Amino acid sequence: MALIQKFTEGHLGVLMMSNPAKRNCLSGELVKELVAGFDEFEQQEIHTVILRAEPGVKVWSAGHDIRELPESRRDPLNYHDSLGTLLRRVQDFPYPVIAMVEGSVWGGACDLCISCDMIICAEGATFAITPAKLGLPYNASGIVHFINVLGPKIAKEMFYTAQPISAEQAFNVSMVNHVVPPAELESFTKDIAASILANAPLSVSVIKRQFRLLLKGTPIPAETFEEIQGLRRKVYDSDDYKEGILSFKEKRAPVFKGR
Ligand code: YXS
Repeated sequence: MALIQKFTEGHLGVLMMSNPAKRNCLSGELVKELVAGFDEFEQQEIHTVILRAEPGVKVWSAGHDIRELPESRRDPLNYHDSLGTLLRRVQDFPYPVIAMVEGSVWGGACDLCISCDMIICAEGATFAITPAKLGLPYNASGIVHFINVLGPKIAKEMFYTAQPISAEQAFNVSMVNHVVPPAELESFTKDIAASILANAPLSVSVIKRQFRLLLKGTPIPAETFEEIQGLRRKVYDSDDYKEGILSFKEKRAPVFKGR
């Protein structure tokens, strides 16, 4: 059963996540279908993509599929992980990708939204980045995404509290481009897409590539990178990491011990 639906209207492509039973969690299968959709759109000369969930969802995406995270002692967010693969595909797609959001967005799906070129959300949408809630270490490129989009202060608060922020708060910190009434979300987003499609595709595409290259963050010394990897290993080797994953599967609150 397909976990996403694909639509095209001229040079506009739409990728719709359609796995509400699992709250559109970014499982390896769903990510594979999304990446294949982007590959197809690139062949079909699609010059703007809207990434959305089914109309009226309460949860846009619940983030990484927790059941696919390693039980322990392995990096849960390594370079070739499905989440990282998807985020790079979105950022390297040669034309703008607009996240059209309603409902709540969790964890890696929040990184997916900010990795898109724009976010247009309905009133009532919320965004939460939740590694701390699950005892997980986030990865360096993901933290750079949040620093670039939100600035360190708000990004730190979101990571430390793991609490959702409202659409209005997200708009106030320029995380989202527009907040609109739910009934207008689709038409508003398509109007924005139409204004992009009216411009010179080569110019838009090269400008997107320039943003991608310039936003990669300042290069860090190899030793700093190794220190980050060592710190992250302390987390994913910890008992708290195991407890975070297990508590989700057992549908109970985690009891963290700080080790
Ligand atoms: O029990 P069944 O089989 O019906 O399945 C349930 C949930 O287990 C499943 N589900 C998920 N499965 C895998 N990974 C997920 N992230 C996930 N989220 C949900 O979907 C079925 C319905 O879930 P349920 O009953 O909880 O729905 P709800 O409407 O009461 O609550 C919706 C949520 C999203 C508030 C709730 O499902 C939830 O809190 N999900 C986890 C959100 C989260 O913490 N995501 C972060 C995942 S880890 C990640 O993205 C990064 C690695 S990080 O952590 O670093 O940001």
